[in-house]
Amino acid sequence: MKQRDKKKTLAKNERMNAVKVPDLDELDDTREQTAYKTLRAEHKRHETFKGNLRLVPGRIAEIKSNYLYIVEVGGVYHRASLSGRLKQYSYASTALSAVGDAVELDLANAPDYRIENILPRKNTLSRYAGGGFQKEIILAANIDQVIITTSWRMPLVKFGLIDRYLCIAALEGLDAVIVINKVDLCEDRSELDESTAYYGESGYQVLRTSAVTGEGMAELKQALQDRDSVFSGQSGTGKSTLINWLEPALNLPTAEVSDYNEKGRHTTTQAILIPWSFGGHLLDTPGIKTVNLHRDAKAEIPRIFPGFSRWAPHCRFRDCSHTHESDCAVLQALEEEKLPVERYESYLRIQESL
Ligand SMILES: Nc1nc2c(ncn2[C@@H]2O[C@H](COP(=O)(O)OP(=O)(O)OP(=O)(O)O)[C@@H](O)[C@H]2O)c(=O)[nH]1
Ligand SMILES: [Mg+2]
Ligand SMILES: [Zn+2]
Repeated sequence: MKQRDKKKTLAKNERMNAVKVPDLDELDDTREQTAYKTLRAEHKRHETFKGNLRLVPGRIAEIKSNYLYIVEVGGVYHRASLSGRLKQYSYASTALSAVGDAVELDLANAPDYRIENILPRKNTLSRYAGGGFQKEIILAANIDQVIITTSWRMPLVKFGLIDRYLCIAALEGLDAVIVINKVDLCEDRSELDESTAYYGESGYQVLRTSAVTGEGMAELKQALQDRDSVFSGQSGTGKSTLINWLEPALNLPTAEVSDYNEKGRHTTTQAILIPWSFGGHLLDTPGIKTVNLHRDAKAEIPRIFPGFSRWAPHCRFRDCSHTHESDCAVLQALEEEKLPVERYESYLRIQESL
């Protein structure tokens, strides 16, 4: 199915230039009037009215507006719209479609491709808006892994933040790879080894990279190959630099570039699925930098906090919070120094924040 050769020729900019679209966002205001239609349309969503139609599988690469989608079909990008039936449904739910969704397309009116079906999601990557309701904003669907990007120095590595990202990944059903970038700034490798050992012991892949010396870049490429990944991490840790190193054609703005040339700075506001020339995709998204955990996550954290799966099943109580309970395997691991006190404190901080 994969047509690598075609993908290789598709530099991002080329693709974007080929897709010229008017701004249709203002049409969103018709939402209210069609609310009643939505109620009727919802139960019909899974019916196929065009049973005799040949549907082709594709993937949503970008959502320009409610009316204009960019879909990837066998490594080639096309413009597409939602079928009327799905369009009605989308008024009720902004989460109807997401970048990364697997879809079925009707090509009968090519080049106007129509999305006829959106297939069930394997997982979603969400952001939670602050405020009372913590509204879920789906950034993307069917992503394989999160590349949690930190830097050893500048900015200083924050393990508490790594823990948060790892919790989010676990809650969303995404694999996680930890990248400690800027290791060229590390003078004492034993300090680096010691402070990251816990994550290795807990089963996570920990990569040390440097875009300056090239260290670890082959391993990073290997981890990304043939998978769909999203880079997340604090500003300045080197996400764009690493991505540019791997795929120079993308030419994402980095700190240095944007400092000197404000005009050249273009910020992504929507998620986009970009193919790697070596296979797999990069999900480029702006929203992931803010790491809110949903309040509902509180009950899950005692089981999914990094490393805890080794111990939590052995606690006496199934819903053990690992704080005051007797026969708590996590507290025992803490006592035996298998669980570093810093990680346990990080766990408590996350629980308190929810
Ligand atoms: N010493 C060193 N500096 C690096 C390395 N990787 C990136 N940098 C520098 O770190 C700064 C920030 O890099 P970016 O790639 O813009 O960081 P980012 O994570 O994309 O930041 P945001 O887009 O703001 O989230 C730049 O000045 C890079 O040159 C590295 O491996 N070693
Ligand atoms: Mg960047
Ligand atoms: Zn416990």
